[in-house]
Amino acid sequence: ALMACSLTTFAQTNGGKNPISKPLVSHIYTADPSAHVFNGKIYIYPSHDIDATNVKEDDEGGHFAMRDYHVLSMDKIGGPVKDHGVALDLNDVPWAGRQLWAPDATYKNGTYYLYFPAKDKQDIFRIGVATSKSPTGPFKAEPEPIKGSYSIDPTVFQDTDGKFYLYFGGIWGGQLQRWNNNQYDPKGALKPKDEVAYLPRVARLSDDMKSFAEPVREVQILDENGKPFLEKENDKRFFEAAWLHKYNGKYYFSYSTGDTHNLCYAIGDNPYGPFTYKGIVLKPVLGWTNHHSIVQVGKKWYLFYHDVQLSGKTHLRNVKVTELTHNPDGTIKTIDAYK
Ligand code: FUB
Repeated sequence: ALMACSLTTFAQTNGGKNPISKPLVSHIYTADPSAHVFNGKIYIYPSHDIDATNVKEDDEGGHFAMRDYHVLSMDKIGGPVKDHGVALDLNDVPWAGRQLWAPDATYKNGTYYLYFPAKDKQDIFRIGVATSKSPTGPFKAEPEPIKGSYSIDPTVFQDTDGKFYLYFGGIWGGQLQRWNNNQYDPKGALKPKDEVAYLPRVARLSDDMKSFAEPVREVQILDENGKPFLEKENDKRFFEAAWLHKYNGKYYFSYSTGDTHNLCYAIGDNPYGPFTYKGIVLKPVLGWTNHHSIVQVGKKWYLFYHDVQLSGKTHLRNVKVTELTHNPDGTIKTIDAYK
């Protein structure tokens, strides 16, 4: 239904009086915005959507056929947004075959690290890392993907003790269902409705930031009774788009529920979880996918997200930003992007 919702209808339902966030840029299509503040400036690491007309829409997300990354920056929320051009090109990633999906970035000891998923030459999603001395690139990719990595949507979190953790995973087109105990199973299928849902993954990064310091483990997301979600609870279970932020000493794991289009969050006491489900951060947006980041800029917190306001097409998205509020009890105020 969401995909069919035309922009005309959308404008009408808002009566023309809504303060809809404007796309941050409109000269290119961008999605999956991972935002960070480096040296007091805001940098956004989005996917760069393109209209790959030779690729048909399919159930595996083949129409998300992205070939490079651009980094965006701005001095302040609401200020002009700069596109720094191509930061990494698929042709310069020795191991990758196609589909540069949602990336993230971090900084350590004078180097910026870009983490990104791509299908390798066997069409299996892996996670790569590329480095640069500048937050805007150009980034140089490592010759191989991160050993032991798989699936999509990497996000890197630096804890206050200086340790870095990589979260990742996405079911369906993201292939997480093909990985059982970190072993590849080409027959791995989506879970039946009454089984416990697939879980996202986490591993601490080694000092060199280019490898896992430990075996990859599952991130437990539990309901308020301490039970894991079943696949049929698909308005709450993990699908893709992991993000981790820390607020008042608590760890907030947020993610997309994919086929039900919510961005949800769960709270834990440490980077590994378990995380207890708390609610919805962002209600469904225009377009099938919902993917975000949550960042503190100065004293305020912001949600970077995307929708398809500019194109009306699910694979041609535009990134946006809106303020996010933590309530006094630590919960997050649910955002409806169109109200
Ligand atoms: O941008 C391609 C994919 O769509 C991302 O990796 C997913 O999270 C979804 O937003």
